[in-house]
Amino acid sequence: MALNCGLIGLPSCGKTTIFNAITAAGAACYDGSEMNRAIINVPDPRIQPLVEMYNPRKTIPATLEIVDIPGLKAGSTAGEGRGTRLLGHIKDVDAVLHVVRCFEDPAVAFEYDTIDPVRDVETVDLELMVADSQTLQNKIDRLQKKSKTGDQDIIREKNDCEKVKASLDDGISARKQTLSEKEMASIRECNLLSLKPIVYVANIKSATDSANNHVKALQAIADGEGSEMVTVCGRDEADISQLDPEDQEEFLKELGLEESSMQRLIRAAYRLLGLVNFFTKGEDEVRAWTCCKGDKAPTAAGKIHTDLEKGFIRMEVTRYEDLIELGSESAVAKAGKQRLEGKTYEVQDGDVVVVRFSPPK
Ligand SMILES: Nc1nc2c(ncn2[C@@H]2O[C@H](COP(=O)(O)OP(=O)(O)OP(=O)(O)O)[C@@H](O)[C@H]2O)c(=O)[nH]1
Ligand SMILES: [Mg+2]
Repeated sequence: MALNCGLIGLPSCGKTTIFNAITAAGAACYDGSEMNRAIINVPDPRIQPLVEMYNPRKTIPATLEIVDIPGLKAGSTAGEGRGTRLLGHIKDVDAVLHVVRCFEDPAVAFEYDTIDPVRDVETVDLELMVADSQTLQNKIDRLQKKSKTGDQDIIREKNDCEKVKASLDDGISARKQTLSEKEMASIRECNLLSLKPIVYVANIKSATDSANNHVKALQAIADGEGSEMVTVCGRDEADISQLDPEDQEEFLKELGLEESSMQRLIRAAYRLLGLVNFFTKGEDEVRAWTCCKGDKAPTAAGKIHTDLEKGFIRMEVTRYEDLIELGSESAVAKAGKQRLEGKTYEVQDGDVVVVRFSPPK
C-alpha cells in the first residue's frame, strides 16, 4: 500500500491549493468540508535506464498518497462528530504536511487579521496535543483497572503513558519529547497525532518571497524540532500543474523554481521518513517500490506481495549502478557482483532485486 501524507493546517491557509499543485487533481477550493485524495507517482530517474535495458510491457513507478484534510482551528477537535472525523483522518496518515500561510494578501480571507506562522503552528499543534492527551487518558484509565492485580509490566506501561501525557499537558508535542524505546513501545498503539513526522509547507506568493520573515519564523520552528520545511508558491504552482508537462518546466523557471513543489515535497518526505526505493525488473514490468531505510529483506519483499514475505527464502541483489555500468545482469554476475542475501539483509536504495520464496500451500 502506498505511503500516505496528509495536508493539515488552519482553514484557508492553502491546503487544497497545494493539494492541486502537487497532484494536478483540480479540486475546488471553496469547500473546506470535503476530503480530497490522490495518488502521485514518485519520479525516479533510475526507472528510464532500466526500461531501456529490459523493454518491459509495463512500467510502474513508486507512489505516494496525498490526502487533503479539512481545516483545523482552535477547539475544532473537541467533541463528537466533525472533530472525531477530522482526527480519524489525521490518525490514518504516515506523515503530516503542515501548511502554513506565509503570504500577505488582504484580498484572501483568513482566520486571523494578521499573518503569524508561530501562532498558527501553535494553534494547530495544540489541537493535536489535546486530542493525544485524551487518547492517553483513555489508555491510562484502562491500565488503571488492569493494574489492580499488581502486574509490574502494566504499572510500568501506565507510568510511561502518564509521563508522556504530563509533557503534552505542559505543551510539549510527543515528537519533541525525548522518549526511550521502552516508552515508545508503551504509547505505540495510541498512534499519537503529535508524534507523526512533519514537513512544514510555507505557502508563499512567489519564489522571491522564499526568505521573508514569515518563512524564516517557520524555518526556525522546523529546525528547532528536527522537522523539514519546504516553500511552495501555492496558487501559481496549482496553475502550472494544469499545463502540459513540456510547458511546466518553462513556467517553473520563470517563477525562479528549478523543480516543482511535488518533487521537493516528495524529497523532503523521503528524507524525513527515511524511505528508499528498490526495483524489480523483467520483460513483464519494471517497477519501483518504497520501503523504510533499515527494512530487512522479508519486510521489503512483503511490499511486493505478502506471500513473498511469508515464504521468503532469499533475495538476489544487483546494485543499480553496477547494472548500468556493466550493461547487463549476466555481465554483473560474471563480475561477481550479484549477491544472494538472507533474512537479515537490509535493503538499500537502488537495489534491483529478485525474491526467491516458497509459495503458500
Ligand atoms: N494570493 C494567493 N492566494 C492563495 C495562495 N494559496 C491559496 N490562496 C487562496 O487562499 C484561499 C484559500 O485556499 P484553499 O486552498 O482553499 O485553503 P484551504 O486550506 O484548503 O482551506 P479549507 O479547506 O477551508 O481549510 C483561496 O482563495 C486560494 O485561492 C497563494 O499562494 N497566493
Ligand atoms: Mg480546502
